[in-house]
Amino acid sequence: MFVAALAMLGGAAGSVFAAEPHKFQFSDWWLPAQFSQHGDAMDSLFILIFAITSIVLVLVQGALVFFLIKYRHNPNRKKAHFIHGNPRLEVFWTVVPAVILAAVSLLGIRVWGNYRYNDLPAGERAQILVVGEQFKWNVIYPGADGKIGRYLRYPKPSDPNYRTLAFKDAVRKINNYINDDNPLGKDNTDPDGKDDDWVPTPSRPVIVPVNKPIEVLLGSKDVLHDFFLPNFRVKLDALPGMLGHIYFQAKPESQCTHEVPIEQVDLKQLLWVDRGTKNAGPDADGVWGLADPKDANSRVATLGFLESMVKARLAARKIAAPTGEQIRLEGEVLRADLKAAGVNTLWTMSPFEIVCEELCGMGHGTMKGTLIVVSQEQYRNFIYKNAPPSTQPTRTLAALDATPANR
Ligand SMILES: [Cu+2]
Repeated sequence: MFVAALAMLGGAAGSVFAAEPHKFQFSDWWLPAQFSQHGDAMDSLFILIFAITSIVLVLVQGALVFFLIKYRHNPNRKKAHFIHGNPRLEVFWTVVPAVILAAVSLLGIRVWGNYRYNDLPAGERAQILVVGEQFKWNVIYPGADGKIGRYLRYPKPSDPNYRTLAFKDAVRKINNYINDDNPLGKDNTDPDGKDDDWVPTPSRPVIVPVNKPIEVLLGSKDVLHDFFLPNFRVKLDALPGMLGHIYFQAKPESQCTHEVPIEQVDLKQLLWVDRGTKNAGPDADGVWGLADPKDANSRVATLGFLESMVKARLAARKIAAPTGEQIRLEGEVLRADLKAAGVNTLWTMSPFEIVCEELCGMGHGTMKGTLIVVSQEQYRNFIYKNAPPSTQPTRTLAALDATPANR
């Protein structure tokens, strides 16, 4: 709980990579900034319950203090005085809390139902599979077919291939299979999974489109984890052996990527997407990157800083410990080179935090992930890669284009 509170304090949008250190404000004690469609109803419910319980707390504690003082020691008072209860009072304090609890439950069911269930057809929601493992998050995206295959299928010692081995050897062989061959237990025979975007190593960022219902399928590779997005009021346990699901929709103002003219880019700012040049498009890891015009092999990827490109240039010039002024000057040269290469705008990004809310082992405190909310166009490019238009679900594209323009 305490960890969650800390995470929430640090979880305000954009604080992760903000250049300025976060100055503590009184409002930090309250809920973190909220960016999901269902979250406002959840917050209202929270505030309502908080108000009711606060009033009850004050009344009960006030009554306790009042009676403590009223019936304090008095040598003249009769020692004991037995009563047989007060039926009217009993009924009152049974019925009133029952009515309040029933009302709160009914309100809660509505909010929970909207959050948990959603009958939109597959094409109108973005689906991702998130898999927790000690101590990182994996994310799997559907390819152009919009469908995610089957994952988390691991062999058992009783399977035909392993049954003949000694139990210890079977376990070792299975562990090797999980570690080396198929870390996410993908079922390679499933046609839905054929064009999935998955990587064997965990901890790449979770990318979701803005302003579109997102279905998160949630699984765990090992122990109990909990997928928590403080800024979206999304929270669900990831259970080994079970696939959970939740829906949320990121509000327009939650988009993490912002287009900045290259003249205005702070070179320490995070660079993510470069659009409109030959460098654009997802690279092998499924993220957009930008190459230094003077070094085609360089790449500023998802969580790299433009500054690292500057440092690489300085290192190439054998300047191992550059001064601040050298970094600044080289940065300006890089800016000019990028402009000359036709890069007029860059994308900066301020991602959100994913927290594991279940004590899942010694490294639990380090189990943090990154959530990036992108425009629907960026998401489409990301998911469909360079798939030919005929394989893109047109219905989805039409639905996407019909939604109000992003900020
Ligand atoms: Cu965990």
